[in-house]
Amino acid sequence: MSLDEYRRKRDVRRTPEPVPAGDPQPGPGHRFVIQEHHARRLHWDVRLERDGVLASWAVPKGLPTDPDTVRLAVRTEDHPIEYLEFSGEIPAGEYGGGAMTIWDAGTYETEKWNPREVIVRLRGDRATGRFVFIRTERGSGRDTGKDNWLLRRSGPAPGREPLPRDVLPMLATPGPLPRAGDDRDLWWQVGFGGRRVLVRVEGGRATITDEHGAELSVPRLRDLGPSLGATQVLLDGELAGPTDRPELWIGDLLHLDGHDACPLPFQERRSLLEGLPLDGPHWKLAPVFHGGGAEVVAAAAQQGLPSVVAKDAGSPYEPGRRSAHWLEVSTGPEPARTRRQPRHDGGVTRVGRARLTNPQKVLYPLTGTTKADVLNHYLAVADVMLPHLRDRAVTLVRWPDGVEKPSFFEKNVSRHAPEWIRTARVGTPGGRSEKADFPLIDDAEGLAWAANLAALELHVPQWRLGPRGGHQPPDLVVFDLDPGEGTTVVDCARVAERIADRLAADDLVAYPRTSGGKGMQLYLPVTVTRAEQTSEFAKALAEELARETPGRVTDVMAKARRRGKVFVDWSQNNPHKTTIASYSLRGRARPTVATPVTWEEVRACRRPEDLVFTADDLPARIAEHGDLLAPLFTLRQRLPRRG
Ligand SMILES: [Mn+2]
Repeated sequence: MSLDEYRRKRDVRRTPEPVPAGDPQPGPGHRFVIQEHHARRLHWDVRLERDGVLASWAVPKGLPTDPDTVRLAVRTEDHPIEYLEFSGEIPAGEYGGGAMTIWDAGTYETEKWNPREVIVRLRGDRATGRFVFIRTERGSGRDTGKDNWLLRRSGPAPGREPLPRDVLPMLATPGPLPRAGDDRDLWWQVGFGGRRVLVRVEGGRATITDEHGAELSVPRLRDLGPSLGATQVLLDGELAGPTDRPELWIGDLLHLDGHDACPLPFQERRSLLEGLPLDGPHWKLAPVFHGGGAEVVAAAAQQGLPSVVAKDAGSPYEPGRRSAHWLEVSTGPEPARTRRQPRHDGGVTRVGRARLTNPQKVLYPLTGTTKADVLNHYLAVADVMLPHLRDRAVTLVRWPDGVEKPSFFEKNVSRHAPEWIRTARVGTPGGRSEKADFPLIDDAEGLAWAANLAALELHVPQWRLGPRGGHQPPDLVVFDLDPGEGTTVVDCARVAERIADRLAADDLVAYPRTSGGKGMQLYLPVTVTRAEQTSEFAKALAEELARETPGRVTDVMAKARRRGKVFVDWSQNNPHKTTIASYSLRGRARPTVATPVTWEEVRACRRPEDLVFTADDLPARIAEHGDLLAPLFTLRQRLPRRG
């Protein structure tokens, strides 16, 4: 027994693994360890103490859990005894680079041990029972260079049921919204109008089948299997979004680690689901709401989602059946908007505690748009706009005498805001004072207050306030595409498409919006650990585009350098910068609006007018699309390291 090969494969200075200097001391051994190893490919390393070393096999799918399953096990070099207790991160680039954790450890008895066959009984916490390793005929493997063995267990694992195959999802019965009085115990789950699937995960590998049992290939979910490690699970979900960039919303559980979950009441299945690590870049638990069906249906309709499924809290999962325990309520045609009606008394218009003075004052002379019209715009878009403002410090841009007269930026509203306007004290480096009391606008009253100030434009940063006034890291990356002299939003649209292609290569999705001015923006919902990540990412991408087509794109702010080019302004990701809020008016000649658009509209844009929308266009667009930027609230993408 020798550790020569083990030492030869490792650089003592770079790996945290134990590399003992001395020779192994032969002796009886009865300990084992199984490590879960997230190397280039996830596998489990089974190591048995023998003759002073650990005889080792790499098992790509882990130990079999039933006697009918045979697993490949590749014999690897003997490891030192010290490895019984090793866990840690082997640096990328080193042999076996990746995270290694102890999956199980314990003792074992040897029943048989020869060069062709090893039979052991493992006694661990997770690994128990009799296991047989048999070297394959081609085991000496000169062709593959690999020492291949087959591994099976004799006898079922005690108390475990096999993970089922060939099952189909449970279906809901369509029906009307139950009356509020008919208060059955219901959990409401929003439907995204996608494709129902079952996801079977075993040995760190996921298999996805559709509602007819056909297997689907979904490259975006390739990391879902490894992320669950050895957990055996059968999930019910919905693949939503564009077919080439789907998101998986997981709504139910059929099996977990050797136990059939179908007979359990929904409530218990849901709490088991919530205990699993199922929050990935492209997969999440579907949100559910206990009770409040009418509100959930209304909110789903608002978001343009097709239906909501009500699951009876106590009901089992019935695979392949259309069951009365699940009720599918269509959000139907868009319900009549619940417009917040302003009240008029005397010469004053009121919305809650906000009052609008001089409602007939014309703020856009070219179109005759009055202050009352501005208020009506903000009330018409309130439902889709407010979520974009929530918990963000708002900068107001005010045109007290209309858009043909001067305007001013206002961050600090402490002097005049009524006490019912929430404010947040936020640093303003380079500003007149170190900090300012920014308004927070979270309801229609707040919007009406802003309208009364002739604050036509509301600007927000790419981050939200956290508890006790702290900053959260940014949750958005913004690419502001600004057409230089001699170019238009048509050129911006072409650059937007290039950015989208570039992002798609990294499995990232961005959402387009007009600026309401000359250009447009792309928003990328993200989750980051360092605040600078979003700026760095946007800057690197902007530089890349400018390098590739220096005649068309610039990443430099200087006006003179922008002639004939689109300026990809990455600097708005700076935490001290702001961008026009979605659905805000602009203080331009006409009441144009920063309007979310579809990628089809971006691709079809041939004339600048194709991507210009005014306040009059918005109600119909919202009725048709809901909030096209709603994914900014649910999708959390991780940024790759660039360069
Ligand atoms: Mn390994």
